[in-house]
Amino acid sequence: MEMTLRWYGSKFDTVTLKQIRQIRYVTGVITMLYDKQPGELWTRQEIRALKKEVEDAGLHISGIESVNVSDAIKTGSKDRDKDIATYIESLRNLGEEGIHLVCYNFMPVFDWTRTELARQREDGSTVLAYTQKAVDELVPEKMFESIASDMNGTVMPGWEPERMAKVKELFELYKDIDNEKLFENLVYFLKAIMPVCNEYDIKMAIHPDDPAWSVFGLPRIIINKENILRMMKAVDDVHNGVTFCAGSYGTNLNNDLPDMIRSLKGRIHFAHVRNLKFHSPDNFEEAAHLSEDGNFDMYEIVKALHDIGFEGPIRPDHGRMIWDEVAMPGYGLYDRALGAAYICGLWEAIDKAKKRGI
Ligand code: DNO
Repeated sequence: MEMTLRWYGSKFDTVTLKQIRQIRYVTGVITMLYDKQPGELWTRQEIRALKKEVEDAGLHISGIESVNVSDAIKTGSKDRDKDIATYIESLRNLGEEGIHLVCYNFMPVFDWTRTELARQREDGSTVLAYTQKAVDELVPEKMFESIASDMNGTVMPGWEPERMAKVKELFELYKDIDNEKLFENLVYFLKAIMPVCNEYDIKMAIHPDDPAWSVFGLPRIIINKENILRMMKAVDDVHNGVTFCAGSYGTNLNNDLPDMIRSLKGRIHFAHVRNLKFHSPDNFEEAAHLSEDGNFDMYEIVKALHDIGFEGPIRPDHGRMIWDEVAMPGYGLYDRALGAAYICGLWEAIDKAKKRGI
């Protein structure tokens, strides 16, 4: 595996490449052209400039998170083929620049969803949290307003104000889309992009829906082992793979994370590793990465990745806000750096124990 950190670019991130470089455990960044709208072309020039900036700082780009998929593609509406053609062109440009991993999602309307961005924990740190009750009490149009004030002046991925201004229209677009239709549209998209992925060896890594169930009655498909295996089978190509996000699949306590990892051997191209603390099955908060701070056994998760011979990038995922840091919720420097160190420690111990036959 390679330890990486997500970085949103110097225009948007409070964390600098210099700081990332000094974490030491991290050698690559997962980044993107953050101001690109879904459906917009990523040009070679822009990709090259981003690459140069990262390399000048002594790091390299380990993958893109995300080249976002437009709502026309997700709903299969009239601009779908035009947007797919643009997506293919963007992939070609990334491939030409030597980038071989692309994370994306197929979530309707809202990307990942949390109902609190700064829930205070006992130790004074703050974390992202979710309660189903809070979602049930809100109309979707108010969802953005309710969290916007907690964004610390940053723009959160998937929660861009321009997009949220159109929430009503977006819901309208999805009104006839159920899980089956969404799945068909995903397969259509994947079949169309596989040739360019094969040509440039670009591994597509779908990010799960977070939380892993329907919110506001919208369809959600990338939520459990059965559905991902169905997707892998529908387009049986190694370039059709997944981002194994422990914190997203883990929102559903019925998902057995180490078992899911083992069943996806060869198709996990990217891993997000983090822990959650549950107060009840639909009330959880994002804990420190440490196993005993949450509900997941992080050793078992990292061990499952090691056991399947995972060689791709891992990133510590959302961190807590600690030491008075002011940053994009979940994406500060300090707690993610602690997460990186912890995961590397687990990896080294697992690796050495195996080599020594322990
Ligand atoms: C949240 C992220 C997601 C993820 C996208 C991938 O923190 O994990 O926004 O990047 O869903 O397309």
